[in-house]
Amino acid sequence: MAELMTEKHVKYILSVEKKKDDFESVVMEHLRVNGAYWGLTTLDILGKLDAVDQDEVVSWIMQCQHESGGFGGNIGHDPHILYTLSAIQVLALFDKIDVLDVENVANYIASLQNEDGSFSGDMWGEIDTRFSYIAICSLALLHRLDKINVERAVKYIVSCKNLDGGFGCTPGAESHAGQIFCCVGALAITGSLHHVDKDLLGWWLCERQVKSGGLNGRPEKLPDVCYSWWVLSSLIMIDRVHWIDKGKLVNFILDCQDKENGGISDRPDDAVDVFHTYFGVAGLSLLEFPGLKAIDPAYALPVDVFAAASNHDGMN
Ligand code: GRG
Ligand code: ZN
Repeated sequence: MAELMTEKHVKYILSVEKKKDDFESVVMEHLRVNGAYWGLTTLDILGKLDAVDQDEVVSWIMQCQHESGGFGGNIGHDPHILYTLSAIQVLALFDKIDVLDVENVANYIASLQNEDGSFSGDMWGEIDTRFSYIAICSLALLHRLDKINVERAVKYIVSCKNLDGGFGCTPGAESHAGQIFCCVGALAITGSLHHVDKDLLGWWLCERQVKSGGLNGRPEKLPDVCYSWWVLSSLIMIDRVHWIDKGKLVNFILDCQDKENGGISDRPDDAVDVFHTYFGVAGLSLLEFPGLKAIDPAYALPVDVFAAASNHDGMN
């Protein structure tokens, strides 16, 4: 079996976190809180989270918070539910959720729920099942699911279920592996997986594996390492992961490594980025690759981090 270049990936992630002025960082500036989540979670799965200065990260994350309670992608940016989840996840990685004014953050998230149970991403109103997942995952980590109408949130997600067993971003929208992760994850967290036809969805998901061993996100599309997360986590949540060839997927992910400079790309020989490095390493963790921390398929956090977050009573 090919080797996982752990040390090189750690070096690559640390260099991306530090390079604040290069081209990629300028273009991605608004994504920085998300980028921090992807990079730091990868380091933690690799057992190297102690390579970063946690006080520096926590203080920067807290400066990205808006008075409404939501977080922006960087200091001075408008709040959005996407960055709010990433901020909570980064704090959870360092066991620092207690620095938050939990009530304020939970109120911000709850304010984004609509009458029909759906969630908008920010005050401008775009609706998507991604935001349903983010709201539910965030509030579960904060122990504040009571702030929203969970029953309606679940009903809206179920209204996005298609005849092929998958889920889309809004009712009637095409099934896509990314949205399936969001809907299945939200249903798993709220104990509502009985709404999923596991055999039908499992069949659709395992058909995403192509000849090379990689997974695609929809029929007829190219394989991409990120679906090692979106598809695999969904298969695990519905107990159908044995329906794919795990060994071939491991080899596909390992083939997408930059063996010289570290990092993982979407498919072999493409340029690496921090997102696909996370998806590759997290995918390998889901596949129980030796030497990696286990990651929780619904909360997208290492299992020990999630366990620590659940042990706090959330009364602060
Ligand atoms: C904490 C893991 C975690 C996620 C937070 C943001 C989010 C919640 C979920 C995003 C889910 C999603 C929609 C993922 C899909 C991203 C993606 C690769 C989109 C590309 O779609 P196309 O159609 O590409 O451009 P294909 O692969 O179909 O050619
Ligand atoms: Zn991708």
